[in-house]
Amino acid sequence: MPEKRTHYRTCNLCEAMCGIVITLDGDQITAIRGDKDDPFSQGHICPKATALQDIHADPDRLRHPVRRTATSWQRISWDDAFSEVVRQIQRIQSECGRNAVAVYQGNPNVHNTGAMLYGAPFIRALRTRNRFSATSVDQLPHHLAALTMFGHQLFIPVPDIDRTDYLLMLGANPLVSNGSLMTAAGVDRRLKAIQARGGKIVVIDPRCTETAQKADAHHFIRPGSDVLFLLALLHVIFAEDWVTPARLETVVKGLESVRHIVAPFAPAVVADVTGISAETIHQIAADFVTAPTAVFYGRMGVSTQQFGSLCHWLINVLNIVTGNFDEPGGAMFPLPAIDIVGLQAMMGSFGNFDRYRSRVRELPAFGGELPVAALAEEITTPGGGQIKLLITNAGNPVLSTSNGAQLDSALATLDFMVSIDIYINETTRHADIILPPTTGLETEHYDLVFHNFAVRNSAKFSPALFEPDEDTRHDWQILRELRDRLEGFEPGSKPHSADIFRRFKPRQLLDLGLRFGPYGSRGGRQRGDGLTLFKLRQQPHGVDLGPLQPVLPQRLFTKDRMIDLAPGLFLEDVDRAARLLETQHSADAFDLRLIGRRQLRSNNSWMHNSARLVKGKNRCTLLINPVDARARALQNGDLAVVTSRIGSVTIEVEISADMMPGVVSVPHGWGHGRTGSRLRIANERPGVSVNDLTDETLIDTLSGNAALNGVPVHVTAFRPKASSEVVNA
Ligand SMILES: Nc1nc2c(c(=O)[nH]1)N[C@H]1C(S)=C(S)[C@@H](COP(=O)(O)OP(=O)(O)OC[C@H]3O[C@@H](n4cnc5c(=O)[nH]c(N)nc54)[C@H](O)[C@@H]3O)O[C@H]1N2
Ligand SMILES: Nc1nc2c(c(=O)[nH]1)N[C@H]1C(S)=C(S)[C@@H](COP(=O)(O)OP(=O)(O)OC[C@H]3O[C@@H](n4cnc5c(=O)[nH]c(N)nc54)[C@H](O)[C@@H]3O)O[C@H]1N2
Ligand code: SF4
Ligand SMILES: [Mo]
Repeated sequence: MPEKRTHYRTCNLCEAMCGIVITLDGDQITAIRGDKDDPFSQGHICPKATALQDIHADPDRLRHPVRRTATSWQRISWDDAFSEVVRQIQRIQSECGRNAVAVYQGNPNVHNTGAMLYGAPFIRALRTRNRFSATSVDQLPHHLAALTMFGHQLFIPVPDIDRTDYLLMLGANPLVSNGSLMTAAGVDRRLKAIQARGGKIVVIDPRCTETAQKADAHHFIRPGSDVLFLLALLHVIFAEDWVTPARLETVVKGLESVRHIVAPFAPAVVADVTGISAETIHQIAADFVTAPTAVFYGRMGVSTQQFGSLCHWLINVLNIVTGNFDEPGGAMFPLPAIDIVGLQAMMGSFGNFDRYRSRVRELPAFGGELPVAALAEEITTPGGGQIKLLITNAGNPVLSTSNGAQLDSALATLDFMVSIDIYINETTRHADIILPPTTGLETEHYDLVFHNFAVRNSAKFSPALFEPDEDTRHDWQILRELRDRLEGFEPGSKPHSADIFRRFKPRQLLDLGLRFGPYGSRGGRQRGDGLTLFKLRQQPHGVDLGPLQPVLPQRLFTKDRMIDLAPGLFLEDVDRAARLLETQHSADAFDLRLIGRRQLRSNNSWMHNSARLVKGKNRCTLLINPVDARARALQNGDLAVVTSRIGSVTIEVEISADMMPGVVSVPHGWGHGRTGSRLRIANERPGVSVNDLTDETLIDTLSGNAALNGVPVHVTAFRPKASSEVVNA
């Protein structure tokens, strides 16, 4: 009789950190449910958790290294794979210099304990400046604001939604994304609780999103104009003398510079361009300052646009000058059990900006990484430092970075490409060798990253559920082996005692991190009694470590222990935003603005090979307002051609009054079905890639982050060519 058992863990697919209960009959999963006893998530899950079993069982998933042959793929041994990869890296670096090797790290890295621990030493061993990651198509502006204002790139405040009375959200859709840089499993429950205690939720978004529909108020905003809206709110707050940094009064500097810079941006000045009336702006400012507690929260929509850095700077300033910073109900800093930010700072690592630039377009590096908008040109532009070999690690930049089509072609020209990935997909099909790690249910997990951004402090360790197949490797083992070979360590040789990443396995490192962390037996408040990995493992549902606490000014990482409200680089960039007031929006041929959207059953580009997630009607559609549809004679279900400066896609039309007039939306992560990709289910429902429209030259010029939202496009009805034309073509 197969044995029935129950396994508890944390879902590591997105940032929410939901506790799940997996019941099994032998090795057969019988159910995946939310864990009601998980103190953080309290039973919440989304449909993706159930799909963890599909990834586990997916026959398309790679389980052994493969090498590309002229016509197909061939299984090779781990030893051959490692040898060949290292040989090629060394060959290319000796022939063309260190920077001829590049690396791109994708999103699942931050959801993977082993990759988080062993990724950095591996990347250092590559000794290249050509490091890229999904950060620059995502949250780079948050990091830049955190570094310049609070002294550490990872010291990012999160909204204390469990205690706030007024939540103002810009460019975030947590009811679908489940929260981002705001880890808040069960966000629907937490949002309802705000309203139940008499609080208010206001959403500013060019689409009346799933979240906006549940809010107390929603206002459309023209894509990319948030910076003006934020400047105008500050204008009102200064003009009305509502500035009250409260407890932080003596900790902030630069208040007068902010007063000066916002002076020209009265609500009436920005109303037309933003699409939000002067009265509404004034009212929002008044509501915000009069609410007992209030918090501004901005995410992807204001990060991946041309003024991303200014937006995140101004959002911080707004929270600070209204006394809603580092206070319950405002923007606060988590204190996780493994305190990555504190540990990095202890080692002298705070992040850095603009130490060097990309070769071709001279985009600034941040924290040792270049903006990925520059990757394709660095591959295709000849000269010293041209990229000849690329390693992708858990990334699918062909679908996830701007002008993906250009990158797709560029990858085909590389001398050599290596991917550490579980699938042969749109990106990895270009690889010469793929090193597939174990994944999901075969791995143990402690969330090193998202406790740093969680709305409540907690900790949990998830053991692996399944033994990995024979002769497979975890991400950390792949990364460690590559590093060892690159640095010339003999297999089995004794590591230097300070080299903890060679000496220790992930569990030992986690134990050290916990013991020396803020709640630990060695470093914490409860010395002796405090956390160790052993103690954490006795609590399969995880432990609650309480609500967020004020931590300033002690925890500030700036040299002078002050918060700079007016860093020079932001002040200088305000002129660029002011020029928005002069631009005539619809004067160009591209009369519409394109934004993205996330979908509950997608996870960026890589979960479309789960039949249970992709079933049902086509979701890769163009959302367009009825007025814009009528003007182009488009009906629901028609095909439309969307064209931007860099390309065009043909896509099914879905008319929706939820769209702001003048704005259209295409979800990201689709565009499968390309020759050579081996995703049987995804390829049957390919959709189109929005990043075949997004433009690599549209960036937040301050940080180099891609502007994926607000892309100028035009839309026409698709007119199939008459068959004679096709024949003649
Ligand atoms: N237009 C537009 N573009 C966007 C966005 C948008 O909103 N609009 N969003 C952006 C954002 S926020 C992000 S984070 C990026 C994501 O960008 P990427 O990280 O480049 O893309 P993903 O789709 O997450 O691809 C993840 C890859 O990791 C592999 N993988 C999955 N699990 C594992 C694992 O355990 N180990 C390893 N080694 N590999 C694994 C998958 O097979 C896949 O190839 O996309 C960005 N692109
Ligand atoms: N189901 C699901 N969950 C996910 C993911 C997924 O792919 N699927 N991806 C995960 C990842 S990697 C991330 S980073 C997070 C992202 O999490 P969120 O940031 O919450 O997610 P988005 O849906 O990208 O929200 C961006 C919002 O900005 C709006 N927007 C676009 N342009 C503008 C603008 O110019 N101004 C304003 N004010 N708003 C604008 C869009 O309409 C959209 O509602 O989600 C994570 N969770
Ligand atoms: S919301 Fe995120 S963490 Fe929670 S079950 Fe869904 S994918 Fe997993
Ligand atoms: Mo992301």
